[in-house]
Amino acid sequence: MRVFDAAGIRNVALVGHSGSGKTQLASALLFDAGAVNRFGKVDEGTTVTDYDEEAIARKHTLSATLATLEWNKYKVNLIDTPGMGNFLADAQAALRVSEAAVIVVDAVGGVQVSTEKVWSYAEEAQLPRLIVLNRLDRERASLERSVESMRATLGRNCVPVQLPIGQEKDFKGVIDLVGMKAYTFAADGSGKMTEGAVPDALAGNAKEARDALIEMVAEADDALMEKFFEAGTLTQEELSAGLARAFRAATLFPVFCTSALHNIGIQPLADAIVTYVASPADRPFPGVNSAGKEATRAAADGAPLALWVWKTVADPFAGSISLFRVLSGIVKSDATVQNVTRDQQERFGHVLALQGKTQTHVPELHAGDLGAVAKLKDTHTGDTLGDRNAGFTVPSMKFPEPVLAYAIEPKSRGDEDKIGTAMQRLREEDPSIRYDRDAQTHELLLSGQGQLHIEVTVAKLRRRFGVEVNLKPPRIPYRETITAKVEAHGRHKKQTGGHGQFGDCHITMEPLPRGADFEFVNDIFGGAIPRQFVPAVEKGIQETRLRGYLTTYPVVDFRVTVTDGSYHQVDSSEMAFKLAGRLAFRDGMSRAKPTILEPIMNVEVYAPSDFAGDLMGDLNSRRGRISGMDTRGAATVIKATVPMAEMLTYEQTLTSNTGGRGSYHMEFSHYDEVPSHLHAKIISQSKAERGEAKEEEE
Ligand SMILES: Nc1nc2c(ncn2[C@@H]2O[C@H](COP(=O)(O)OP(=O)(O)OP(=O)(O)O)[C@@H](O)[C@H]2O)c(=O)[nH]1
Ligand SMILES: [Mg+2]
Repeated sequence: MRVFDAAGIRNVALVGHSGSGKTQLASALLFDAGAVNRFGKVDEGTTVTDYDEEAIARKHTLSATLATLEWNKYKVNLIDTPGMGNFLADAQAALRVSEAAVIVVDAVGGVQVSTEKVWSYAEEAQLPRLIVLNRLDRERASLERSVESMRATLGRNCVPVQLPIGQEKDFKGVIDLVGMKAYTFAADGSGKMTEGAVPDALAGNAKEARDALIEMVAEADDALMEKFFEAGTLTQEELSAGLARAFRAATLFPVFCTSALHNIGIQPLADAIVTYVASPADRPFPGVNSAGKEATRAAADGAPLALWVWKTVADPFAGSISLFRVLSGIVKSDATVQNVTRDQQERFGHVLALQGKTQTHVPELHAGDLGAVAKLKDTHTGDTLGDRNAGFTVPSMKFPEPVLAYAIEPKSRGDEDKIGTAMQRLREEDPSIRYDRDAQTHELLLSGQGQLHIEVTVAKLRRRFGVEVNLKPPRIPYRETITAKVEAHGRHKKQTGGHGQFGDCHITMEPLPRGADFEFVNDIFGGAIPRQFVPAVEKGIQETRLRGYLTTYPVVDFRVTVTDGSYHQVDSSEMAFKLAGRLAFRDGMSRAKPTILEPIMNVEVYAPSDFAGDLMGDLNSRRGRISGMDTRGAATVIKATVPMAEMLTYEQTLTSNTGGRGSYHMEFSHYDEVPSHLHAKIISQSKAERGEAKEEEE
């Protein structure tokens, strides 16, 4: 492929709910542009962007992937992203290196949970959004209903710029409301396009829709508004220029009509992408200058080199592949560049252009372009690289906190080290997973955004790194706390032959607000406990409280104040005071009315309204508290807080209760007390685990 300058480049991310057809759409765009010879299908595992074995097997995109096409002399970098809730961190990252979001919406389901999530990401970044209403060939597909759901959720500025010709299985083309032309497509999926006049039968609808569009465009611009009032309409030039401006200002969101599977409406969409989306040269990249102040960097070839790594792919053989955006300057193969974030030198091998998994060596990439490089020494997702005097860095990305942890164990003994290395690589690729050892049980814990996220990670471990692991049932991170203020006493005294041990302390224990964790206050006057032994008391309490009292979970949200004590000139030692602290803590716990805390999740469920009653009943039976309910066209959104322990089986239930038409999103909210009738079960489970862990230790 030729070298492109910023003005000739368009970077877009395909984002939207899972199953809306993003990958299929990428495939159709690549095919129509001649970037590939074969029209790849998701269902046959032959698309460019779902190349990963795991993605092919599951028929879902699991990671952001890059592909490139040329259209009307422009280079379009397309990033296909996952739509499943567990994997949205990648959609967010992809949006950061794009000048516009292509929001793909299923014409049958309308706006769904992930649609709203990705919309809010784009909104935060003030990113222009182009909406593609896809799957219009399906039964029950509807432009009207879908636009209604968009206006209800995403905002009233979503406006069709096309109308479909034919409905459901007869969908065969689109009317362009700006140019008032009809485009129909061959039924064989070849994408062969015929331009014609607007069919008579649709002329009335088209005029009405065009008038509505004109009004919206006029509203977005004071000067146009005046013209509109004078002339009662806008000329075609005014309309298209006004639309482009409103789109780039992210005040108007045009809706396009497609069937990605049947290759209908794809070419007009490609035209729109290169026409409407800003070039990188027109949208300076936000970051921080060398003085630490917020700044932007214009995509100019003449400026010092700065590039930003937005994604890393872990390949067991090729090493890590760093996907970057050239922010300014020109990056060349075999260059030596500075990792500005880590203050380290890196040597580039070949600069790579990516077409899904296919890598092509290119001599250089210019400002605004997207590309990749393999095998950097110590560069990670979120790092800025460039000339020593680049003078610009991009603040690192925030990744979502894990919401669920599973204990894993290797199937064959001795594989633990292998898991460690592989997990480190996988975490490079997906920083929203965690891998560590449980402090209490010493088990290996894998945490992520949900069950599916964990399963996919385990599958990657197997396929890419040849390590098999067993997944144990998920662990709820319970906590304990106290509910009463108490005074307590601990004395450790032992006389064994000559040298004895003596430590003695009085403490007060009192509850603190949720989230306060642990506080230790030294309130000793007059040296009742010598200064050097007070930290030992704290240490004894710290160690013990992390091991739990009723259960094996840490005791949190309380304050300990040491008030008094006594010591012995010869027999007192750090160890003795540590033990005294431990005894005092246990004494206090026995009267401080301890209770168990559990994590509570914020849950948002999205489903066709017919299911609302059943779904609320189900959430109630999971000890959920409904906090809100909203209708979005034909769909209902239920918001609730539900204990994490009750959500472990939710995915399956929701799917079976709604025939797969419901979706949900959850994130951690806060800790709350577990009702007392559930204590016994948690205590005995945790004791059993402690027993197991003890055996392992021995
Ligand atoms: N009938 C019809 N099916 C489509 C269309 N577009 C996609 N599909 C099918 O819908 C399913 C999902 O398509 P994908 O392209 O994988 O959807 P996605 O948005 O990439 O989904 P995730 O990767 O999970 O986020 C596949 O079975 C596609 O063949 C379309 O326009 N019409
Ligand atoms: Mg996909």
